Amino acid sequence: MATGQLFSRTTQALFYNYKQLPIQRMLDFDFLCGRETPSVAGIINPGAEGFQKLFFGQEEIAIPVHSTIEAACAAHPTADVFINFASFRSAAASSLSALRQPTIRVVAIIAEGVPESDTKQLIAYARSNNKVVIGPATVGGIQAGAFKIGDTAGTIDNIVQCKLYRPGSVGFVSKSGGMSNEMYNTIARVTDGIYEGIAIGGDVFPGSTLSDHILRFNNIPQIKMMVVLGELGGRDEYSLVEALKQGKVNKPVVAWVSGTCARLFKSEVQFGHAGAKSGGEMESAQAKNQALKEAGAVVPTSYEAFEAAIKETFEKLVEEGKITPIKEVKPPQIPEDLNSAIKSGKVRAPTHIISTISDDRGEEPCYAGVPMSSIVEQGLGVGDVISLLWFKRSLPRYCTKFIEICIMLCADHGPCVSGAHNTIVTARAGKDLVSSLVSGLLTIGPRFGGAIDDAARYFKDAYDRGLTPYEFVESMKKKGIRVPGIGHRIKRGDNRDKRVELLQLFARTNFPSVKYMEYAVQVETYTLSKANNLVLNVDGAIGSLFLDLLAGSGMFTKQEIDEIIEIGYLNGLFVLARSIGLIGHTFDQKRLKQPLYRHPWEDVLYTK
Ligand code: Q5B
Repeated sequence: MATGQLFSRTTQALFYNYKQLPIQRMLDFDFLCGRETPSVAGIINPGAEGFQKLFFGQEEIAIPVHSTIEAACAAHPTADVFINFASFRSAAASSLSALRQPTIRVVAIIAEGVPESDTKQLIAYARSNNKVVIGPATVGGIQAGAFKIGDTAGTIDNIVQCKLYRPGSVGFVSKSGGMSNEMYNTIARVTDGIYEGIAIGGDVFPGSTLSDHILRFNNIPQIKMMVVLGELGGRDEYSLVEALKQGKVNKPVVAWVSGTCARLFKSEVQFGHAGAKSGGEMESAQAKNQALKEAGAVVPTSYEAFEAAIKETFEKLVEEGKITPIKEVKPPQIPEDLNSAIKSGKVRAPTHIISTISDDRGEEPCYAGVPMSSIVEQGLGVGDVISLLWFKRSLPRYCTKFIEICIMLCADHGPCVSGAHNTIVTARAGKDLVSSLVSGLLTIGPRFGGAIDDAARYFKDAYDRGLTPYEFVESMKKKGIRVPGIGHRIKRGDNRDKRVELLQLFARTNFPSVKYMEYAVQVETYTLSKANNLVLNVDGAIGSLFLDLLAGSGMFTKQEIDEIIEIGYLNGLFVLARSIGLIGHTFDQKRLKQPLYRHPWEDVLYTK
């Protein structure tokens, strides 16, 4: 790299704090310039490690993420620029750490409001270690066609308009980042464009000064003229005045110090930047403009005349043969992001998922179109939520109450049933809540809690076909199928399942019709005549009663009822309900600090 040169087309940076947009803008700029390597080598995101996917032109690339500055520097020893997007609270500490790394040469600090004492410490460290600090309170800088810091120069459209994708002959330095965007435009209009542009930042103590950069530009052969935009407040411009007077700058400098309007105010005015307030006559824009003019800079009479002064100076250099206007190149087209292209209606893209039960995009989530606040305000319960999310409609209160009773009655059935046993064994093996829960849930099936759908299917088919209970049970027996919902390991004709009785009582009192349930009871009467344990069990009761709910509520078409039975919604009631109990068993075992379960040998028949 030539003396004075901060960046090149191979410069790579480490980016502190993951900020997707400015990093992507840097990579888009790289692509526009035809760089072969991305200008961001790594990201430092304290506490996080891995990779971040970003676009480099049309390709996606994975940029390594490191949790510490030291790790990032060790992994990317050729990345010598540190772009610090830390907040003002942590910017100084992280910048100092970066400056202490032997591989880091330039640190750009974006944050505004870094304490001045901290900045002074950074400046002192950088000076004594021959390093460069740009900022704080800066957008950064750019070397046209080579390297760009963060958000410098704004959007890709602006960068293309300002021809920043290829180098020109002008070195530009300003205090303001916002105004530097404006000036990149101006300079592109009246010259062959920017070679390098730096915004030093608007703080009272910038890490590097206007004159630091002008002196640097003076050593860069490709830079033929310099443009400076200062502002009122501080004395930075006077070091440039001194450099000019001492003949340290031998290329034309066109300068303007903004803030001449400050005199129109009666009292002292603080402009946008911390440093932009006129402390006294010397710090006024007028005094600085005058001093620059006297030192030999081209200083226009107003900001409006700045563009013409730049143009005139450039054209003179062309006439003198000191600048050969460069051949224009056409930059490549940056592929537009899909999201923004969709937003602007330029493209359409197929979706990958269809969802009809809930929507979280608005101000509040909606279940089947009903906002959550309305569910809460109406005092609805979990039965209503199930009705919305499973059946996509608001069912009458007796239906949602019935659903709630099913959930309550099936929530648990003691520690000895299949599901609870599995959950207890799993919890005692030291597994977590979810593992213990699913271990129990996985036992739900035709023999345990998962016969509700089949019970509904077979009872509906038999009833709708007009089979007598005898014909139904015997035809099932012929096929070798046990009637789902009939039989229980411990319940009997003389020890009925209380849950079944409670459900039947509720339905008889509240349902318009219980024809399917009455049919199931007749089937039970027949099976009980065979064996005392062939009772209508809880699966059979819920299955037959849900048929009555679906058919009697008037809320479902025949086709919808067939679909619900066909898909098999109803086992979901047992799965949901029993999850409550299985979670309880997990907590219970953990609370009781139960050791690993081992089944006793005596309880196993070892045989050949
Ligand atoms: N037959 C029920 O065995 C029985 C028939 C049938 C029509 C049928 C056995 C069994 C598991 C049932 C069970 C749980 C003992 C549902 C739930 C949740 C839970 C669980 C919990 C909780 C019968 C004798 C005669 C023969 C057969 C006929 C048999 N089964 N007919 N439908 N289903 N099943 N499910 O006594 O004419 O004489 O030849 O255990 O418990 O999951 O609490 O644990 O909340 O956690 O050996 O409640 O199947 O009868 O085979 O000798 O048959 O009855 O065709 O007729 P047995 P078999 P025939 S609740």
